[in-house]
Amino acid sequence: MKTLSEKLLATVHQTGNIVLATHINPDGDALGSLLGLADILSRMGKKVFRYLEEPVSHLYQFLPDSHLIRTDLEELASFVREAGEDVLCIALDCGDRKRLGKNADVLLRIRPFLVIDHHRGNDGFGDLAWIDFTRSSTGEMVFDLAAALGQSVSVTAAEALYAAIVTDTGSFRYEATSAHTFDVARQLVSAGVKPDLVSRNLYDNFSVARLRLLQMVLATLEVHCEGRVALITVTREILDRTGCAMEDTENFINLPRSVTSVDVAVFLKEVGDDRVSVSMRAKDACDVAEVAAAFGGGGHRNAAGFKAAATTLDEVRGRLLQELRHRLGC
Ligand SMILES: [Mn+2]
Repeated sequence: MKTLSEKLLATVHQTGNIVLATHINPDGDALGSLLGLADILSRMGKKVFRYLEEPVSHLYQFLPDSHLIRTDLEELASFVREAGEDVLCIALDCGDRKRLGKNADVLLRIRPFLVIDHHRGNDGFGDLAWIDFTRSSTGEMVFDLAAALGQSVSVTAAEALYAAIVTDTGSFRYEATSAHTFDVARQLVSAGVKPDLVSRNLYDNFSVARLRLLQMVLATLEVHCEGRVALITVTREILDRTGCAMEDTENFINLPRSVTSVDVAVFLKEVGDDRVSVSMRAKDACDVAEVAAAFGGGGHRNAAGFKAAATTLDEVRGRLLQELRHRLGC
């Protein structure tokens, strides 16, 4: 499954109607991979349905063709109906079927169901999969898929895939950033990507309200384990007071992670009255995918998370710190 199979390539070549899907709360890699592949397939003459459960966050509306994304299940159903037998679905950057969201069953009924992903722990759901967890990003894999399909990438696809790679490598800083990643990035820049523009769109996108949100979230900083664990929190109250949405907290976790002594950065998010979502970022001392799995979540060794229901911020904080102290031996 680590290599792209001839069968997967032949299946894509032979099929005229393709539904593309990704994980819920999609990040730059999820959306960039989806929009990039959509452009590549469209230029091959295929009809493409770009499906998301929720509309695209304003943070990613700069991505080319983001306005072509559809959230309507009726529209999806009629696309599939009109396609008859000539249809397939590809899930991108999605580590397991649950991450497809509340309409996972609807998507999984589209056969064959293909999976292209780089999440460790992906058990290879679907009919045909290409899963390579040594890859920096799904965007990098989509570029190689295009080449294997004999397609060059347009500037539209290149911009989307470049944004995908920049997002998941933390601007070419994280572990899975390889010589091949840079080679793909080089080819995307040759295809017309302006790296400064993508970076500005991805990172220099704050409103004043969002900066105040960051200020209030950073004020919640707690440090544990002699500086090895840093934890920040966002409450519903903070969101209400700043007029921001949860999506505006994207990337905030990188600030506690940037502290020299920190091995694990934790971001606790109060998503509802009794629901807490947790993001973790780690350096090499701790595998946070394992920590997340202990709480029913998942992810990568250095970036993972989980959701907890019928609980409180304090309870989740207590249980998680206990687990981290145990694993870090502090
Ligand atoms: Mn990814």
